[in-house]
Amino acid sequence: MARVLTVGAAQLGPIEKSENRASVVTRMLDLMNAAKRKSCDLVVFPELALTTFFPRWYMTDQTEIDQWFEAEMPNHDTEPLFDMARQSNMAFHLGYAELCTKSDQTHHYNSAILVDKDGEIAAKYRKIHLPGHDEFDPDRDFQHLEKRYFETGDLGFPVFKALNSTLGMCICNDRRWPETFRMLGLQGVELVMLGYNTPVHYPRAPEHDHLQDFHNHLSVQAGAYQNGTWVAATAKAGCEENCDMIGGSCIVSPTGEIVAQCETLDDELITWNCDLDLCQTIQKNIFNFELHREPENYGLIARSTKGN
Ligand code: ING
Repeated sequence: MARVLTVGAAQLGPIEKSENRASVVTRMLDLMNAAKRKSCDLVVFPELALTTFFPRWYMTDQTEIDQWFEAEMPNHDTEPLFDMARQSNMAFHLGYAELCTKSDQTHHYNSAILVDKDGEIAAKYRKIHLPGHDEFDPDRDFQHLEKRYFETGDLGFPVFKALNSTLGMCICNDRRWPETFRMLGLQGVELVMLGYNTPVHYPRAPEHDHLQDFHNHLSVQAGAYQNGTWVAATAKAGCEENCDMIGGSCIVSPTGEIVAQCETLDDELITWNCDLDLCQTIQKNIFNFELHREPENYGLIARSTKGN
């Protein structure tokens, strides 16, 4: 009996700085309703889905910065999403800015959770590859201060059993690093869920701007194929506070083929019936790690960033 997971990628269009979480959650509930009508088991929302992409602005006051974070999850604003999961018997992935306290220390992470069909948090991931910079950069039309506002994730790249599947998560820039998908692939992942906020304009290399959509799909298609896993990649898209961000949300099969793709830069749902057993056709053949991987020759990869 094939194990089929009906997956929805719920792309969000722009979220203005002034739009409150309740308004965004209403948009998300509309997408979850659409997903329910398509019998989805799971809905994947973008990175930092509850607010505008706030690392776009330079802030110095920690109280102001912390307003963009969730100190609890669920909370008053997000509880309706958890209720919807329970009522619809449908899981969802949510990217958000996590404020947490560990032994009296406050921490800030760019996080993602999986909420299962029972409305309980089944897994969490904290973004490891933080792009951008940590000080104000006057040469940029807009900032990208993820290194300023977030700490490097401390949970590694876990996979977890849920929805009768082996699932994993990563976030945005993580998808560009093959190590991300390989870490999940080595643990037998069958579906990687990820969200992204990707500006079209990359100030340090504007000559690549026209390649952003290509690099997005190149990254997730390679990750899927080279590890024999499904990938659901969901954008926060469109012109948000004068910053154009790519869309291109997609569902990619373990063969690396894009099976569904958003066509707009707005709130848009795509779905696919993902046959999880398709993963085996890759994981047992061309990328049979047991038979073909040569880790004794890969020492440099896990060593220092300089590769020396
Ligand atoms: N955003 C971007 C991403 O990795 C970026 C940063 C943009 C990198 C354009 C390279 C080119 O998709 C986040 N949030 O990581």
